[in-house]
Amino acid sequence: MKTTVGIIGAGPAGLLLARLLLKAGIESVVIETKDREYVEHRQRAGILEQGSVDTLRECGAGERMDKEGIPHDGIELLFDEVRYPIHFPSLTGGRRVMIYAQTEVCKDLIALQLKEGGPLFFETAVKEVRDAKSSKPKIVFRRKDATEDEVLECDYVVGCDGYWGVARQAIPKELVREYEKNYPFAWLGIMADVPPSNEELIYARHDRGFTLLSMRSPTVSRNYIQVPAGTDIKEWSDDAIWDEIEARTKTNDGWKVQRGPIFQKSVTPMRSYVHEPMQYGNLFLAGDAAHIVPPTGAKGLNLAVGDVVTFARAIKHKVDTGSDDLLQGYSDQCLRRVWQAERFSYDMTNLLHTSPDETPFEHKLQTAKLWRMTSQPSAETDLAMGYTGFPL
Ligand code: RFL
Ligand code: PHB
Repeated sequence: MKTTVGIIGAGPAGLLLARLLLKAGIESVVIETKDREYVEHRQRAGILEQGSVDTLRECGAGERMDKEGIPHDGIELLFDEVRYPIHFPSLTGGRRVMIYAQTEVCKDLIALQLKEGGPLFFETAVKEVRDAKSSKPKIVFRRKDATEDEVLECDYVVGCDGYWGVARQAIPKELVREYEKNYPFAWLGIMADVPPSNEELIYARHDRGFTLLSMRSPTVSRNYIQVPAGTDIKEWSDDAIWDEIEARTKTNDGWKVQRGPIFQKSVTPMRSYVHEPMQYGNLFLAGDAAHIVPPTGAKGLNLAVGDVVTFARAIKHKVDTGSDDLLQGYSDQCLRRVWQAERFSYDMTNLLHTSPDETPFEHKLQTAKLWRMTSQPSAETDLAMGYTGFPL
């Protein structure tokens, strides 16, 4: 079997890349280890930056997003029982964000791919990438219930296989630098059948820990609380979760979070990670396969979009002009944006979470930073620019 671009993984990175390549007239094959149902229901990101929204629209995948997505003009920061709005369009020259769940982005892209695009194999595990340095890199994979491996010969392979994927193992260890930070806390996330308690998302700093109030639709809330790393979800009853959210989001103006039945809950560890370089020969890495950010800045999915847009432009340039300048520069180009998102996500995380070994001095500094962020136009603008996204 042969193709131009072999794509490993049908998360948002792999699916969007397949769509962008289709639009550019470039053939691809997508190979995904999980089944369709699993990929379409994996609860993760909720916020799309302006650039991601524009990309989905431009490639013809924005129709349902424009009907069902919820545009947002800002967020609120809550600390010392007071809510402070940060209004994005006035601070950024008109940029906003959109609540449209990753599950929905994946559903839309899968439906389009199956209707209009090239092959997309579910329940097919990639075992390894071979000959990455050659002009014909190969993907070795095995379909469900098969007893033998098959090989897909490609001109280019893109590893969109997330943090636990196999693609980056094909890059020789001596060429790789990994940068990593693990945080001493995690996020316990819930989905609840109750309308969002507030029009905008609330990011709350409290001595008991961070809380985020988000949403999925006008009738479904998506909330998170900071918990110690290693927390077992079984330690938390639904009532205890709501009690904790209520305590951490108490305000002095009478506003209160609304409770409702919880229908899904899970704990996610917090990690920062960058793998350099993001390419080797004709193997390229995109999305979580190359970098992880803690979710506080809502950047993970948006970084994945940035990577695949960069790759699609580079290969189109090669097809149109014969020059592989842009392909050669892929890793450097992506990493500039990746490190800005790493910095932003790290700062947002430290600004809002309590740390077990935090000193009273550090606690005061955190409050000083929050005051600055809610009263100094330059600091507010910096937050708004970072949140709405770095240019693609
Ligand atoms: P994914 O989504 O992990 O997809 C990788 C795919 O590769 C498949 N795979 C393989 N397939 C074949 N063979 C193999 N050997 C394979 N190994 C793996 C996997 O099954 C999977 O389908 O990576 P991708 O596409 O790079 O997308 C990245 C995003 O999923 C991630 O960055 C975001 O979800 C992060 N994130 C958020 N990002 C945002 O931009 N905004 C947010 O508001 C936001 N909130 C979040 C988040 C992540 C969270 N969790 C659970 C980590 C909130 C949370 C709680
Ligand atoms: C979400 O709605 O899942 C969400 C929103 C904002 C974040 C992280 C997650 O920073």
